[in-house]
Amino acid sequence: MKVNDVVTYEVEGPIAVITVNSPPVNALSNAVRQGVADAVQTAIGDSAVGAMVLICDGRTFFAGAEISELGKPQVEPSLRNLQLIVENATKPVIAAMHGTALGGGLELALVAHYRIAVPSAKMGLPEIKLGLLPGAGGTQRLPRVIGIAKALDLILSGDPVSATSAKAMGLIDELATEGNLRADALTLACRVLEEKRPLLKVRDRADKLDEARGKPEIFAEIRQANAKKFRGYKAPENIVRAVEATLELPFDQGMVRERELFNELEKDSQSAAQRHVFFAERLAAKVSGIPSDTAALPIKKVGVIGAGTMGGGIAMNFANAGIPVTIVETSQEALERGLRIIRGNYETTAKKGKMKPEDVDTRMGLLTGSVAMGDLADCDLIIEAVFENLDVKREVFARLDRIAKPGAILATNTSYLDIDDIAAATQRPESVVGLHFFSPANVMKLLEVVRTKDTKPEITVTAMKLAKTIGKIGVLVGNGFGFVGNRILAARNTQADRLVLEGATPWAVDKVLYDFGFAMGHFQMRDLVGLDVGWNRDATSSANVREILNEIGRHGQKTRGGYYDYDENRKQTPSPVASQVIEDFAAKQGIARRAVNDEEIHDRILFAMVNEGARILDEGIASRASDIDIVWVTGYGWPKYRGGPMFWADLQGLPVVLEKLKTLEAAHGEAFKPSPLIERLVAQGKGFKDA
Ligand code: T1G
Repeated sequence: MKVNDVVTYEVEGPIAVITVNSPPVNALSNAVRQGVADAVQTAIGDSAVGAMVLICDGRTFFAGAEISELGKPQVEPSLRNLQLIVENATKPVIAAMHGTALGGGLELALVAHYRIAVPSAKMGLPEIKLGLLPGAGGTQRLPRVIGIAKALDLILSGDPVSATSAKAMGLIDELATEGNLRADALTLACRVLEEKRPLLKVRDRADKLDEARGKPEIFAEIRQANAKKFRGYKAPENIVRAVEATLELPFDQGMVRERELFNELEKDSQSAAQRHVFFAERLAAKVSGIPSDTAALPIKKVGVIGAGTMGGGIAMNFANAGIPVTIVETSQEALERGLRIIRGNYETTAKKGKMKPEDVDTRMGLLTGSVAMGDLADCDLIIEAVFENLDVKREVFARLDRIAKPGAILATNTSYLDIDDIAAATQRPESVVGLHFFSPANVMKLLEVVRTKDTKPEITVTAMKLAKTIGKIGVLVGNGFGFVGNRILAARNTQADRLVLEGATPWAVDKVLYDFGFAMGHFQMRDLVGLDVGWNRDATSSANVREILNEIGRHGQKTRGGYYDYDENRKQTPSPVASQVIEDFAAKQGIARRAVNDEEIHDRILFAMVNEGARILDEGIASRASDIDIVWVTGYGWPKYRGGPMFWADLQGLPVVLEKLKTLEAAHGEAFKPSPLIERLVAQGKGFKDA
């Protein structure tokens, strides 16, 4: 019978089967919790029922709390109260898991008396990825089942474990036969009844905790091991404290402590930011303005032109997804070098255990090298990753246009060039798209999908679907200088370069960005990438500090000197040489140097980035503010706990942002002229999230 729209209740023999069907992932929404609570109460009161099975239809067992309900007033029955109903049931409850039993879903399974899962199931507590901790007893129950150390690893990583591992750890009692979960769960329930097995409660178990008593070093070591990775994040420390409470406090008090630590996180902007990123990432995959029934074109064979760093990395993405790739280079030697590097990358990955050794040959078998562009004639998609020069790219596209089969998609990996200009070299501009990968292309998740004024809808849809196929986070952007990511990076570059000419040191600028949460500062990043990337030795003219540093052989880390000096372990120290170059250049420019404080560095860099993001949004180069956030969080290291430049701006309040921009414009000019979009939103009392 239907308990409500998402929960049904059936009795088979002496077993009540409570089935939840709440697409897409059976999240523990208000309706789901209410329905399960009512069904369990019904089973308890049903004299014909001896035990119950809790199972989900669709793709997965409960995948956690309904994230969109977090941060809002709690609606009864809360997950914790539902858990009490299950845990205190007078009849055994068997949780039957498939898909991904995550977060509150696994926490609900932990209050069942027995747990069974199919081998393909995965389970975990990923709350840390949302800036939270398992707030429904996960920090108190999981250690009681698998021990403190394993529980800390699982909760701090946020990664799921397989059902097989879970069985080995004692997290589940039985593995079902694949595809036979319901029947196997019923069998287990009958056995529990027949054998009169006890109503086991995880909360009553202490044996696994005893192993950790008197070993405070476990917590010290886990904090130390994760210090760098978790720098700036609040959730990890609260997680460790909650797990420490399992040793320090009786269960019920431990639950109170967990709730306190959870509440601190739930109302903090860090969790709001990470929940924003969770939904923004998924929203970015949706193409607005194109009919949802627009079919993607089949991509069965891909061509890549260029087997250098980018071309090789791009090709790997498709081989990794099982799509055959033909790589074309200009010479056999360049081709063989490129293929050697790809094989080396795979072998390194396999050595690290991140890939089966036999997959190296499988994936290399999908890569065909050629020095003849004509071999690309049967490709459905051809991506060029040749030298970043408009004439070179136009020439390549003109040739491709004559070679590629009708309907083939021609894609450019350009970072900055105008794709309309490139498309104009072909007779098929409607089939031209930008696929802007980020180096290393086989690693970085971000893919800017650039549509031009002519790109036809099915090409756009195909490219966005392809992004998902190759495991990238595709963000649809317009064809403008630097698209989204690099255009905002250019705004940051401008301010950083001006700041150091006016008196800030590169190390002060870098520290402000590092303290804000970037993995490394701006000038450190430049030294790492190489100051000579894009530098033309033959045309250099000491036009800026970067050129001058290149002209004196300071190309960054690779020459053990750029803005910083580097020792043999690449440890950097501020460079007096670079400082002198900056001072001399400033003097030549007639710039009177002055003390520049951290607040000015912070405001000029961050508000210039926000203002550029607003301009990008206003011009329609990005269709959502959250897309801009995803570009910078995924591709440029904006700290995830700050949600992205546009989310961060909304957090400051756009009226504050507008005032800052006006003040900065008066002092530092055009770059800070407030985007009209910001003025409009402020006038309407709105934020970027409403744009
Ligand atoms: N709540 C709401 N919506 C969710 C959701 C959730 N927990 N999980 C997924 N979705 C939506 C998602 O937005 C998308 O929607 C669709 O489902 C498919 O997702 C108390 C407080 C389950 C592994 O963190 O990891 O429990 O875009 O595209 O790649 O301690 O979704 O289709 O409209 O990602 O197959 C803890 C988060 C919550 C799990 C499936 N749980 N989800 O991946 O599909 S906090 C999580 C995932 C919690 C308790 C605490 C993945 C997935 P739309 P998808 P997928």
